[in-house]
Amino acid sequence: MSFDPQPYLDAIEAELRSILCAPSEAVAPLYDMMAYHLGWLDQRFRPAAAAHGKRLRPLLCLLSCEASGGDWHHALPAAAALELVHNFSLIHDDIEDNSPIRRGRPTVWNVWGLAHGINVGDTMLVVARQALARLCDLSIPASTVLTAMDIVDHTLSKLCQGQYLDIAYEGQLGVREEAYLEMIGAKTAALFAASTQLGALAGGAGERITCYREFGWQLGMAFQMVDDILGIWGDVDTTGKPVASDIRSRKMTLPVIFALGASDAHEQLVALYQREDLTDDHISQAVAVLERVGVREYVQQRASQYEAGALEALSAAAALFPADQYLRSLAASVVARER
Ligand code: GRG
Repeated sequence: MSFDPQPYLDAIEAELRSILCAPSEAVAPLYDMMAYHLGWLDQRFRPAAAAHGKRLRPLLCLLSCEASGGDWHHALPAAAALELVHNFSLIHDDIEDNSPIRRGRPTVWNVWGLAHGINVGDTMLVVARQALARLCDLSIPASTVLTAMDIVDHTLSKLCQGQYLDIAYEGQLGVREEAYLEMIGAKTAALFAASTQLGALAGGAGERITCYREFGWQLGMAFQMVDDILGIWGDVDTTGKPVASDIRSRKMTLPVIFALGASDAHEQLVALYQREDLTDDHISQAVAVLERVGVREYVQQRASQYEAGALEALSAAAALFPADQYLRSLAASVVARER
């Protein structure tokens, strides 16, 4: 049975739009800046059909709810909260990484300055919490809502830890794969794990919630590894990111860590990463070194291993048809994606 995400995407969009309503005319621009980041408006706050996010986390949440026997509509507040947490983290990440472009458009801080950028991100995080509290309106028991809030808080703490490690590791050529795995587990997989866990919680999965969480976590690990590949070899127009942006900012991604471990690449890559002036030509040289030692194949293979782990966890969850198939096809699309 082929997976048509449109009904879920439409419902996610409607939930997001209903929560992102400005409380007064005076603060409408604050909400418009959030709408800009989400791809609904252009820089002059006119309706836009800009490239928006893939909505992976809310999709995982709704499908996990359905797969565990629940009505996926009951997980919509959690799905919206997850997408808003994700987007809040992107707005702040763009500031911290000094990134001028996201999804092919200038980032919020780049258009309206740092002070607004920080405040827009913070507002989105608060709205995410308000979105989650809407679970109470759907007759979900208060104890379940409290558990959901605890999961989100735990995840936010993980995101901060992962971001800390990501920043701290920049240009640190001694970082090993184990440390990298801890970093991406916190900055990326934790939110995927929370997405499937919250969906399963809303769907009443009981003891099988841990299997859903594991499914999301493993998939998140695979997702980040593919993201590392796209951060170097992705097509600029498709990813909406500047070319080889991860290398430009000397990120310690899995491709770089693997290549540093290869004797015939180590010296050249160290010399390039240690340069003060990393020009386009140096970046092309670094990419050529990575290609020479088969980095891409290695990282793709590691991502496939995590995908397999994810599918195993999903089998253990005894997910219901057809949502089980939908989750499997979503997992496959995550690993095969080009943006
Ligand atoms: C929680 C207080 C608090 C701070 C957050 C900024 C930060 C600390 C964490 C950043 C975490 C981060 C940006 C991880 C990267 C994850 C990643 C690869 C995102 C891209 O996800 P996609 O491709 O994005 O799903 P789209 O554009 O589809 O929405």
